[in-house]
Amino acid sequence: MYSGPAASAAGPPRRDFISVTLGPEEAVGAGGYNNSKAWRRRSCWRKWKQLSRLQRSVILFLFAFLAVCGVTSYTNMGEAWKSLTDKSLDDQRTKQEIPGLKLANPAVLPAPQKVDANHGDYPELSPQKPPKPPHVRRSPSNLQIKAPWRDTRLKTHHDTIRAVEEPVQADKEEKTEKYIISWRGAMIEPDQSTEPPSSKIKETEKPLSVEGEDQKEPVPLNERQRAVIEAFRHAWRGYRDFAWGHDELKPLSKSYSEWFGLGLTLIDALDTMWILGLKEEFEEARKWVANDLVFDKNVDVNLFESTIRILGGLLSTYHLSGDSLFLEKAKDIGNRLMPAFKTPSKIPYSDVNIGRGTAHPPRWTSDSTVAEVTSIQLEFRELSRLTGDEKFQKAVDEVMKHVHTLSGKNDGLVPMFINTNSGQFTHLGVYTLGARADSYYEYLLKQWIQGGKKENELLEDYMRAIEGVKKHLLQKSEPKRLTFVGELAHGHFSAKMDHLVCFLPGTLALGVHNGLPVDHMKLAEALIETCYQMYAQVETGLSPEIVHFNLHAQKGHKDVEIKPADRHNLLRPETVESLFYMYRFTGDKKYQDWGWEILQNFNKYTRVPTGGYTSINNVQNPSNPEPRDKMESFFLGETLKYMFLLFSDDTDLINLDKYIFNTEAHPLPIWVPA
Ligand code: DMJ
Repeated sequence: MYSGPAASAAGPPRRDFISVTLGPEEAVGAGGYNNSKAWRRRSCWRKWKQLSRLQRSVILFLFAFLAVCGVTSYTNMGEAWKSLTDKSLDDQRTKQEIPGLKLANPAVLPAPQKVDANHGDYPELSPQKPPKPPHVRRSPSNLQIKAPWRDTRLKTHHDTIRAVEEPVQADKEEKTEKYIISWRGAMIEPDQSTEPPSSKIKETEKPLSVEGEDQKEPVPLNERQRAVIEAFRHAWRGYRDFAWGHDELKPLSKSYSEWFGLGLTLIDALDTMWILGLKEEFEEARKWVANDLVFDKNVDVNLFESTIRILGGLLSTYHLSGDSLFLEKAKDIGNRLMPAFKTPSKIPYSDVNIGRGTAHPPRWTSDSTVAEVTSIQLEFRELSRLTGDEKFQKAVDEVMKHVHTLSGKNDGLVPMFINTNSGQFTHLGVYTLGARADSYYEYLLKQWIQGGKKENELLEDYMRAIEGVKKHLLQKSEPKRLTFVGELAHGHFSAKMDHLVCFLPGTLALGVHNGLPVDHMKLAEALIETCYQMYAQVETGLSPEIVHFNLHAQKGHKDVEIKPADRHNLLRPETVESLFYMYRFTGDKKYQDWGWEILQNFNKYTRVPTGGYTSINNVQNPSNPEPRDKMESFFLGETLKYMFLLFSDDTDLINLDKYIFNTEAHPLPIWVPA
């Protein structure tokens, strides 16, 4: 309501609200327009004095109130802004995960890490760049190997497979950079590795390797590869008939055993089927993964085993097939394994309940095994790269960073246990390349390769460890002077070698292929000979789990001695794995011949007529090797896969410049392929 004039006439009423009206004369003043600071100050002061005490108090209170509101809302806005930014990043990630959006091309590559001028500095270990919009996204090579039955241009039978590598859309800037690594004064240029494998295989045996999908001829299967396919099918038949969807086949009792209850054999075998070109088997197994594989189960799983077999198997199958189902499953299990890292030291617990989201160490100790906590990195790092979610890589990188700094090593050799509370090594003084430590060494090298040979601390630790092996663990046996890797316990050398150690020749050869010193190849050649002798000197032609080498010549004694408790064979892959690398890098046919002998002996002593293969209790008794009634999942995941690759002359069939095998033989892409 308008009440101006009347109110004015009655004089200004006392009001409890503020009304500041500036009349023109006050605003302008006698001297016309005067906007000087002094004038404004005086004028405001006058006005202020004219106000009642109550009015002044109200104004002061309002100012104070507004000031408080201002500060609070500034803080909140900051947070709102941050969460908005995060959300938009998340949105981008989610979009990149939508099936059909070319999932086979991983969404995010780790940021390139240049070698620091101070060689040896640990690189930034959360190297994920925020995802870029798709059109500017740097894409790694398309690492799919097309299954033969999908490639209509291939006129061959479906057992033939070939690698189809699409061109690498590499970051030009990064490509031109040279990374020089210094190792004890020796300069290593990783790009200048030893000759590529193809050049080592004799010209006539070379597969046709024509760039580009259209011109590439399929490489026909040879007799030995067909024998591997036959062996796989036989093993698979047993699993399919008696253990479908369960962890392991018990081929004699025609039943199964359960470890995690997650179809371990089926998942471990997926990429083998892909590589062997077993279309029908693969598609049937895929259906099981799509319809029946559920991780939301109240079950304790071992972090390491489920990472290398399940997460590794799913990631590799995703890369080979390009089928986003496998990535979705990989993300699911990856997330469910993360509670393992919630420990005081961030060294993960050995066991996780994937349904409840809880983790714990074994009942009797708070220690974890060193090999286990340091051999999950390839898989979690790759999961981060594919999802754009750093948390997986951060967790496993932290473990490596921490282990790098720990005391208790002996010239790069690590003890077998690490405490999840203190983060320190325990049971000091015992050093082995066998059980509980083996894949620590393997993953040092492989992570370095996976990440584009830039993470120098990994290389340093690897090189130091190999020097440690040479200094403390190498000996020669009698009578054949076989070089072997023994163990050291509190200063005492033991001539004991696990079959597990036979991963080492392959790993050494892989290092040399990637530019490491050639004397590692000499060692690899000597060690693979020893591993082969662990088969050849035994009655069944199959290696026991553990051997002891003779250090002194004794009449009638071979190099290899076997204790009754060690004479079992679990169908393990390590020797065949190393034979595969050795053949790829040298082209020496003897490695294929040795592998062929081993396959024949598996067929002779471990094959169960009604389907499947079994581990045996006694490799020294050909007339009764005592079948144990169990087919381990790694027989299909690793042993037969490496056999098939060993017998292949196609170096593009899992090209070792583009893929790195995890410790369960699941190939994962090298982030910056050569
Ligand atoms: C596999 O699970 C892996 O190769 C692991 O690194 C060692 N043990 C078995 C095979 O022997």
